[in-house]
Amino acid sequence: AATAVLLAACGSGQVGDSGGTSAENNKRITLIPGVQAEPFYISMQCGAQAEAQKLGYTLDTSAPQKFDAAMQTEKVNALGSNPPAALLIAPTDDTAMLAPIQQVASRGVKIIEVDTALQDTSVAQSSISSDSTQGGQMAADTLAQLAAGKSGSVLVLDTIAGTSTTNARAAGFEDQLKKYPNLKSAGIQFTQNEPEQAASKVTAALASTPDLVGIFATNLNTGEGAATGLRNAGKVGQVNLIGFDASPSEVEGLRNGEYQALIAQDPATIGQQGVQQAVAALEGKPVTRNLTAPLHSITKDNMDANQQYFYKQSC
Ligand code: T6T
Repeated sequence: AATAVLLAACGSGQVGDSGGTSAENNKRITLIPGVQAEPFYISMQCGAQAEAQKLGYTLDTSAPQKFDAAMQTEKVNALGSNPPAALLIAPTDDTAMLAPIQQVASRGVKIIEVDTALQDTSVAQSSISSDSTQGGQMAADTLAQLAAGKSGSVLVLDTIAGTSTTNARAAGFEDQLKKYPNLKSAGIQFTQNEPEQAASKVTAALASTPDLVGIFATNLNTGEGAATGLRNAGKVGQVNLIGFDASPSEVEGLRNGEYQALIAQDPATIGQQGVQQAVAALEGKPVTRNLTAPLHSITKDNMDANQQYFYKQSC
């Protein structure tokens, strides 16, 4: 209480849980990404931070330790009774995150979904994401080109049921694969977004599916795990690996032949547009309900010309 009195004396307005005055809180945006210390979300944060600064807002980030709805719920609940003016959030589960986000929205906070989204479209003012279905289709087309008419089975590594983005990538891939009669689906495996699980699913698939010609890993964790699985089995380059994202480790893997292609997103633009939409909502300007960020198919041949799409580990 003593601290609150002191701060109130210095500032011009009410002091809340986070110690900010109401004037400061009106300019405060919080980003809750899917998980901490991951290049995709770090790049998103960099784009968001730069845009917030440009528009005269502050952006703080509160990231769960793991890609887990319960841990992310704790971060949402910790916004407390003095939340920011707007929340940029990547819901880790398209239904389990509904109630906690709704709770924050009920306090007047503008909700902007970045990357992943809730199934319920009534809560967020705006959603910014890559076109995940199209990303999956791009991966299938790329794989078909690499297979060059060779027949065989193809495995898809997804993350967790309820992750809107990777689930749509897997579905888009499976649909598009039907256009290539030489390529047969070996099914979709969930990995809980853990590289270790992705590696063991690949080990098991190599044993059970001798005609495996390709793997589509729907995000950077599944990709990094798949590369490990192929390395362990001495199958690097024999089974085509198409990854999603462009983390430093995936980029290195593309250069050294572990991956044959990466479908890179533009997380910095997602973050930047997220802040722009939040500010528009806060300032009563027109808001766009859905925005699609670009995707880029990167191979070893064109990777040097596409370095601007590689994800960052710090801003
Ligand atoms: O692929 C991204 C993101 O788009 C997805 O929703 C979850 O996984 C990543 O963060 C990469 O690990």
